[in-house]
Amino acid sequence: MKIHENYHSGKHKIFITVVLILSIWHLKAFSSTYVYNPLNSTLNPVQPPIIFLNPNNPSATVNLGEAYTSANITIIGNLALNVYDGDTNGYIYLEGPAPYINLNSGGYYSVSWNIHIASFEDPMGNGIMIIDLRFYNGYTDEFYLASITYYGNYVKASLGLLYGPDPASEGQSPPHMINPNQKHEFKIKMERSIDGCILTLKWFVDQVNIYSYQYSITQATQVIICESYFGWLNQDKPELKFEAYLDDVHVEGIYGVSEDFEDGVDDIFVIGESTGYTGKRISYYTYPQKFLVALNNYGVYNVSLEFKSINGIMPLGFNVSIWINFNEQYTKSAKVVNGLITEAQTSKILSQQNSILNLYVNITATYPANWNVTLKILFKYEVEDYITVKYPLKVEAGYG
Ligand SMILES: [Ca+2]
Ligand SMILES: [Ca+2]
Ligand SMILES: [Ca+2]
Repeated sequence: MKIHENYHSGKHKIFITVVLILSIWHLKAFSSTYVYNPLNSTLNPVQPPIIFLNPNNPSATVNLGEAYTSANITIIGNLALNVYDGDTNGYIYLEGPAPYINLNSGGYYSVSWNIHIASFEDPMGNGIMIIDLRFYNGYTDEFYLASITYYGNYVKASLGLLYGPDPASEGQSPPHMINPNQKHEFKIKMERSIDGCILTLKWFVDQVNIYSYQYSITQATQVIICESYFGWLNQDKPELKFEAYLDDVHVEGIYGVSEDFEDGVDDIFVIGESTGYTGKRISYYTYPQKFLVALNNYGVYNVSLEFKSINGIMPLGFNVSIWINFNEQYTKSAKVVNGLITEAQTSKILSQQNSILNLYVNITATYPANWNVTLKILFKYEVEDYITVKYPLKVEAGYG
């Protein structure tokens, strides 16, 4: 410890301390032959205490450096539908797939889309209906609404009579927890038995069936699938504000359509009603992506990310967030807003021995635009109290 005190100031002296500390690690992991090369030192052979792994995310190409202490990442572009309500007096809802057809015996119909709600202000706590299916059941001679309502960190599936309308008059699921930091797939499926006498409704979140409901009908009953909305009944909740991104719409069964917005045109949603500062537009949006995994083999460290630089041809509204996730914990994001680094550092997160950290990025840009941006990022961890080890990361993204 005396040696550390003597050498704890000055770049060269810190470098020597790194050698000493790594020599201890070296003894602990003698069989290893990794080259430890955080920036430009060549200390060999020592296994670095933290190494990067490829998360095998299909939306990112990851090239790891030789010692797994550096990485170049290319984020694969994506277009999505941005629905925004930035107005405490205004509201918006969209009408989506609208088949208006009969569901005959043995048939099914399902509607699904992916959503990430990037910001959400809901002072009344009423939630927002993010997907629904309106249908007519000839047996009761009523119109119904099967829906999923989003409340931030949970959703609820519900079924109600359209009369009123009360989205949950027929029943609803208990709250189903979701991670608001990620996109999720929401799906509603209706099936009619072979004999035509049972109508089954199922609600799914990320392919998990969170609620079901059955009606007994007769073979002769007419069942009409009407349409699906995003945000229906928002007209009752003008105080709500949100920024939502929709993608990968799939309708299957007796009627089929799909839309991934990659042609830059929304062929599926029309604005039902809107007032105030609200609207829909195609946007470049990667969704929160796990672009790298950091495996901590050795100790307990404070870990963070830092934006070093941003270069290239920048589009309008170019925003980037990066953050670290460990189990249920998330750092505060480092941010680029309109092409400028506004928050250079994430907060720090304590990484335990033998733990895996997930590094996330989310990129937004105005569409249409041709652009190409390179972000230089440092992955940092503090060894003892006086040394910060930095691993360089390069993240590239572009469109057109
Ligand atoms: Ca509003
Ligand atoms: Ca897309
Ligand atoms: Ca399209």
